[in-house]
Amino acid sequence: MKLISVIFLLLAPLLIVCEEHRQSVDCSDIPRRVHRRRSGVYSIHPGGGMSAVKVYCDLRSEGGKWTVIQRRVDGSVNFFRGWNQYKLGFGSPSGEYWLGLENIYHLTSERKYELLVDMQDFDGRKVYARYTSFSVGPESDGYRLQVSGFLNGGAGDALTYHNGQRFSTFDRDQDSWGANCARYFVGAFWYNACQNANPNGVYRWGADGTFFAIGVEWVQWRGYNYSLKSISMKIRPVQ
Ligand SMILES: [Ca+2]
Repeated sequence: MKLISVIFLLLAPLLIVCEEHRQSVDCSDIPRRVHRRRSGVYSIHPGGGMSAVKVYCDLRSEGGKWTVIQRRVDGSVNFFRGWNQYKLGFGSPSGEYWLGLENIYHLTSERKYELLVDMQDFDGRKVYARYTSFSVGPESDGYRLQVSGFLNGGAGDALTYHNGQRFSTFDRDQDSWGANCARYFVGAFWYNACQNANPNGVYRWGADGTFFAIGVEWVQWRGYNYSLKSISMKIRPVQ
């Protein structure tokens, strides 16, 4: 009996580790006893067997369980980057980052997700936009965006205009405009012709019309020439 107890005690931590690795495809899978409702950086496995990726988990807003796929808070990270960086991700999950189109594709091809976009201006006002359905297609189809089911949290609907668009960077123009939206508006996004939202634009501290519409903007809330203090895109499996 004693020997069996010892073997069990030795194996128990291993079993717990295995369980956590198996479960955490996204932030909604992280066991409660691990996260204890504390938002922060956790490891997930977006592709199942693929290597772990560190992400910021928002475990508070609108019921929590959100996996952050994009985050701007202070202008510390340069978001004017090319296709490969947007494909693979960049930045720091404890601050500003982009999760990567390949990771987002893997997540949203496995489960049905909703999207929450939280934002804040420099006057301390906070609003959000929520969409009941969000997914990104494979690279072979340009990481095409599918977003629908808008719910207004005061921000207005900027993303429906981008529904069905492929992703564009300055070095890969897949937008619906004759010129290059990513170069013109100094960002990277599912540009149409061109944009009602530019969350990956230039961080420029509030109202600034020096160069038209290049900021971190959400047009339906603060217009083309107001760059937001913070914006974050986060996804969660639909229950
Ligand atoms: Ca174009």
